[in-house]
Amino acid sequence: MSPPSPISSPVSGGFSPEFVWGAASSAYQIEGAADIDGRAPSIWDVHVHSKDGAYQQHTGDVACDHYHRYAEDVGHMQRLGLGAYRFSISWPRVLPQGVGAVNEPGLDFYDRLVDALLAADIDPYVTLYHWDLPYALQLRGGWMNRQIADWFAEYTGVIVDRLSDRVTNWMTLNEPQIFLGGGPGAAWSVASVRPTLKERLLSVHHCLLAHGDACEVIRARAKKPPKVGLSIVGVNWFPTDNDDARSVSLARERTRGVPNADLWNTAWYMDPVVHGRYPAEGLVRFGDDAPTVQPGDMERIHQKQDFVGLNVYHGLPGSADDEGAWVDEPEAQGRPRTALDWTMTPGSLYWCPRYVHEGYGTPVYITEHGLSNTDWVSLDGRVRDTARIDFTRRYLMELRRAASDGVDVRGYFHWSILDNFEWGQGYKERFGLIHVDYSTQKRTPKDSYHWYAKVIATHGAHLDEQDYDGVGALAPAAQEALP
Ligand code: PNW
Repeated sequence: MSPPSPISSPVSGGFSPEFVWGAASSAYQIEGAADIDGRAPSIWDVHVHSKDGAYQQHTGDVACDHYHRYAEDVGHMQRLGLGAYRFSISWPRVLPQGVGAVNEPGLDFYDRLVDALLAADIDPYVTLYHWDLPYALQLRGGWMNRQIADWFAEYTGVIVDRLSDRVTNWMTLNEPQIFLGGGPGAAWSVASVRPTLKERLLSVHHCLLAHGDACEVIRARAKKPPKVGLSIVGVNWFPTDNDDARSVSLARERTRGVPNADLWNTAWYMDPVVHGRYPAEGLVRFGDDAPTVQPGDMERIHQKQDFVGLNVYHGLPGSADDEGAWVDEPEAQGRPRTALDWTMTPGSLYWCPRYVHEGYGTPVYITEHGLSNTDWVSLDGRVRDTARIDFTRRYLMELRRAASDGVDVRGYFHWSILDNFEWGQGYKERFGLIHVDYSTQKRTPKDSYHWYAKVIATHGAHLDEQDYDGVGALAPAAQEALP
């Protein structure tokens, strides 16, 4: 296996001195205030109020009421010691019709949020699109309409003009694999559309145009030098045995390729953006379903990327068989599982950033990682989420190993800062470092919050301590690592 070319010079033991410790959220999942101050519905508002909506007809109408409680929430982030906070902007809060008239009170909210973050010494990382398309634009075809690139560019310009004197880190889109792919998070299911594969691939093409044009708008209009990228699902396969060279290279091929005739991969998105062409393997696999690329399209899509954001929750371990075919590792009886039945596969946080960094050469941020757990407030007032501590610890150790091996990983954003509206699952799933009681909106930092505070304060050294409640004193070795 060839070692990755070290671009940064990581300190011995892992994370570079500038490594960013963060947490993440998205607008529709936490803000609430759905029809306050001029906000218009997104496709998700319409979906959750339909009969096929989310679990038990839950909605994001109120969610964590972050729109009104953002100051309290930023206070929790500051005490946690976050260096950065990734959040998204609600397009229909700012441009109710998607284009045209700007809703100033909506824009003012993000102004206040950014100011509060900066006052708390927290760097804002802004995602422009995290699934909540203005419904008005869905009625005009949404992602199926090629004009969406222009709509998105207009929206991007409004945000950049207003926030780029203070915001420097920009992600255009969150996880096109999901919002244009299948599954409950897809724009399609919420818009009651059942597109063919060909139509999905055309929509992906439009979203790549939107991304490219938005990169240009940000670079042309930002008042401070911007860093621009997007967040994708870090779809990954990785070797069960780290030292089995054949499996290492076969997993790399799958993670970097288009192994199936669906949207669940990285290359179909990142190859056009970074290399200016769709991957040959995908063109063969999709055949006539691949989109027609019009003259000039690839020039618009192919833009310098300052980083790539990877959202990694799990991966598929396996190995190469004697014929060189990939075999998924059989599921162990009683395997560790999260509440969403996702597998605990810490190796994905080593191999996914490594394969992606080797393939594209761009710095990597882990823009989401975390787990849903069945947390509740104990009678003594604490939330004992030992499983979240152990899960995160195991994954972060693997990420640190990647950094030690020369992968240029610049930061980690835990999903999520708060329990929140988990799309089709409603409030059934809890991903937060902070527990939210939805009947009172009371916030309770979980044990994992206290543990993560120590990881942040020690720049990762606390990962080596056996601290499973997060509330004890810092162990001596971790104490020494404090700034
Ligand atoms: C992300 N997977 O979606 C979304 O960006 C968040 O809004 C969401 O709350 C969070 O994950 C937790 O679900 C994903 O199966 C959903 O690999 C599924 C996967 C990855 C990301």
